Amino acid sequence: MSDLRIAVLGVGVMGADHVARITSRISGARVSVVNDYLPEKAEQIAAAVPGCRAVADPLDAIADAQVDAVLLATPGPTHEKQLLTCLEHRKPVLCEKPLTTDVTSSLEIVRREADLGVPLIQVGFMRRFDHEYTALKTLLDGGELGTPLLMHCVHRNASVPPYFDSSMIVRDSLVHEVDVTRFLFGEEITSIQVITPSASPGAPQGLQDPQVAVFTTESGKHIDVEVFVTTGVAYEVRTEVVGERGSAMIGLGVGLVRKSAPGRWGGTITPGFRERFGQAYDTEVQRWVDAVVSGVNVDGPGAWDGYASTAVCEAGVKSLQSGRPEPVELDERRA
Ligand code: ISE
Repeated sequence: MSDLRIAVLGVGVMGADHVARITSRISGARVSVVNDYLPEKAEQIAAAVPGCRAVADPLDAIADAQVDAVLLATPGPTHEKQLLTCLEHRKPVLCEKPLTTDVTSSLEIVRREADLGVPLIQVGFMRRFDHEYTALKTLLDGGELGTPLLMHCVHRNASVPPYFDSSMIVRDSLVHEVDVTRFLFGEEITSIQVITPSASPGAPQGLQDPQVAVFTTESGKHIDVEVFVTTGVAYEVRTEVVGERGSAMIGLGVGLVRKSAPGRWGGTITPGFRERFGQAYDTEVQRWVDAVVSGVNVDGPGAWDGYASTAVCEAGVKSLQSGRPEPVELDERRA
């Protein structure tokens, strides 16, 4: 069988990483088309991949006859139009988060996909494919910890791009813990509060960093998350679940612990999310390719998960601005 031909839209850091991944580590697929708002960037990437072309217009790239499936690594505000075009052409799509940037358009995407009667959209919440997260999920589902009650999370970045603002800490960073909560506990989040401690003197002027978020789920579980995106240290993502009969933690990065002069003890922390979650991205993309080839199209979080996380983050940004806890309203007509 011939390889699945994928169009990668957006070849910035993440998109270029996906092109390299599909070209060198994923079986059964190749990149046939790339697109970027910087045409010279797309041309440059295409030139390095055998059989790949740059297409200037993103919607033409989706419609292209030599494209079987689409990977969106474009900025969030462009997703709505691009996803609708994928649905119109019935092309399976792996969309990096967010699904879209507001609840109304996210719900519209869920409805349009449901109207087609075939799942086509997978959302790129890669942590669901990380070995540590899947081990934690298996442990929880196996019931050894009893009923899970609390979850404590840490999400730290050494730095973020200069355009990052305080609400992006919610929509772009905290969104991962929103999805992790829904994934691990299998429940919707019903309220969110974002607390704003004194900003780090090392953070850019005006950036509310760190932030502490508190979620409540349908059954009353409590989740707290420290998000701190300008630590200057490295990439640290830790998650600890406390259940009625014990607790479990992932993300300690204790692979190799070294002792060295002068009396130093410890290991290394991954510098960024591409290193920390490299395995998860590989597994996610391979499983998506296999699902598309087999006609199932989706093997992971779908449009509803994208919609639910957008709704939680929208309430989170309201809380960030008001200081109050905000309820999360989800449309009850789950597609
Ligand atoms: C980035 O977009 C990601 O998805 C990373 O996983 C996250 O750690 C980072 O804060 C985001 O900006």
